Amino acid sequence: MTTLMLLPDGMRRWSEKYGVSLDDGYAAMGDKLIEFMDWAREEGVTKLYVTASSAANHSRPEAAVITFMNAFNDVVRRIHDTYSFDFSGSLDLVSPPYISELEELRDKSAKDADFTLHYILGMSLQHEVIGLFNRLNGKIPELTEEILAENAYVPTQVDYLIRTGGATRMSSFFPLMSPYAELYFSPVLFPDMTRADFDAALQDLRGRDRRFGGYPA
Ligand code: GPP
Ligand code: MG
Repeated sequence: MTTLMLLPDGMRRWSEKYGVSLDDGYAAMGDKLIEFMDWAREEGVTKLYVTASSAANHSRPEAAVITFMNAFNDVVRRIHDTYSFDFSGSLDLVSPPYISELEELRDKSAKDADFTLHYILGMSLQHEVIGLFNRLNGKIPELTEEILAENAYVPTQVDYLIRTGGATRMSSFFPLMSPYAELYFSPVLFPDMTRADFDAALQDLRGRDRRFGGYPA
């Protein structure tokens, strides 16, 4: 039972590298994501969080936002019969028709499947914390870890996190409730990712000495 979080980065550069449109680059991301889910399931992953966007990504030119949202929604259209699907995030930043479709697909997704795909949209720790405070202010006597977990964009513990595309930063993608997530940064542009790249990432992540803040066992 492993929970994995994927930051699929590098589609604009991939489109330039192969001389194709951004739409085609994101379509390649969609195909790769579906392949990636098979790899993850084979390796015992039961929940895959995918950062579909950061809050800042929603300030890109409208055409670019439409491109990535269409591609992410399309993946869910293709898999909801087979896997359970869920999503969370700064939903106020996302155009309502995308949210309505994702809600519909979530509700009819294969709830009893042994694998869940969960999108985080508009990720941003600042946006997440501000939204949480504004929603709960005056309604609870005090904030507890349980309430924090119930309201967090990524509600369960992430074991491993993989970011492709070469950047060795978290941008605004850090899962609030997973301080001990193991991070892996891959130089490959996401649509170019191979099974061998994935296996290398998992082998590295599984070899880590995880202490959760304690002394070694
Ligand atoms: C970014 O690719 C991908 C998304 C919008 C998905 C979520 C964002 C992450 C960074 C995980 P891109 O358009 O930024 O391509 P490039 O990195 O080549 O500019
Ligand atoms: Mg990028």
